[in-house]
Amino acid sequence: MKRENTSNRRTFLKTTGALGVGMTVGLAGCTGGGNDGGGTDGTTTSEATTTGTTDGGGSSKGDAAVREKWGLPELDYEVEDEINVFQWTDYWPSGTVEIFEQAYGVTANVSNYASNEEMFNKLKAGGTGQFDLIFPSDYMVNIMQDQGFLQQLDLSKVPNFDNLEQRWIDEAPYDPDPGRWSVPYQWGTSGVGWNAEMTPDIEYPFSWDVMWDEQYEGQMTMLNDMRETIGAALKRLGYSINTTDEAKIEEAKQLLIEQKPLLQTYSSVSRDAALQNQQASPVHLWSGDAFSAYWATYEDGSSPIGYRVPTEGDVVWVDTGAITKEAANPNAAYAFITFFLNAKINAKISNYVYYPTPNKAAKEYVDDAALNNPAIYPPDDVMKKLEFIKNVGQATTYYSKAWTEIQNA
Ligand code: N2P
Repeated sequence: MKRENTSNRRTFLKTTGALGVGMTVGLAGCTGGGNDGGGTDGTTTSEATTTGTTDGGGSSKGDAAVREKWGLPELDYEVEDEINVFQWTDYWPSGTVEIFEQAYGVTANVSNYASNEEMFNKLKAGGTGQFDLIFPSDYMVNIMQDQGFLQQLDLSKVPNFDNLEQRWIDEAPYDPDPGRWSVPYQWGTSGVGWNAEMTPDIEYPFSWDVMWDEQYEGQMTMLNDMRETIGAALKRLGYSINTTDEAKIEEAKQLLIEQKPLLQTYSSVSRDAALQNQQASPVHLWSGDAFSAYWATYEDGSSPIGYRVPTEGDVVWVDTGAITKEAANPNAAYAFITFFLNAKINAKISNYVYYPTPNKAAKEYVDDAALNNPAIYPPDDVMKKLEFIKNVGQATTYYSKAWTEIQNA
């Protein structure tokens, strides 16, 4: 869990140039799930406050004062009493969901997952109606739309859709035409973090070789994530993260099988805590977790935590809100998307998770130092070395097979 209410946030952000991103920045039978603890244990349920009048449609439910406080729009459609949300572990500060519940008079049941494949497999096994709102990453939007798991969005129910930066509206190659199936939530990069107290000799620039270095045996972790982790091995080999060449995926598999005895574990959750508590270093992780650890250990102007994208490059991703095909509470899901697109809410989330926001209206409320930090918002030359994971169609079976063999090795 990340730390909140950071009194020295501005100082921290101004001095994190050193943390820089270095380069500094149809799922045919989708397996590769894996649940490393983030899947079900983060479930929270809380009661909504339902106040106000009930004399018609629109935002008649909920607390108008809460909506006003956050600048949340009135809705011109009736919202159901409940919503079932499936979200990544630790992806908003505590209290966020309660604001939604109060504002719109909806009870939110939230469950968590730790990888796209885990989320996909849960919906595949139990039906899409288990959840109304999910948060697939780019490539998973494409896969889920292809498999009929999503419903096309009616943007007339998302009055603040234009809060997004134009680039995230225009450039959504993963979101199948025609129409719109997903709404960007947060984006970020993947790379390697370390704690200098544990590994004082690690200095950027480094290649992916660092995660195969025998001197770190037993203290390294890789993401418990099929495409991310096979992707890292592909990058080390100089290949694209989206290769469909079975022989290259096989090579990456062999590399990961060689690496496995050196690892403590595969995990995608609590990586910030693992770094800051000196439980693991170096660590393959998502950028925001490294920043959370940096802050948590920040003292007297510095922190032992570093984060870089290795020289060969890695992943840039965008996570999105999407409504399931069989959602029982679609309007509540539209209300929730409207909620997270709200400038103050989105900034509150971004200032907690330390991921860049795709929301131009939110930027007014995001710490300036974060906005100007190339480690958080990678410049163009860094972006050029990063790839979005793509839906590789039938080749996904090569990844799934390789990932299963890695798990079993
Ligand atoms: C949530 C991190 C999700 C980022 N803690 C992976 N796309």
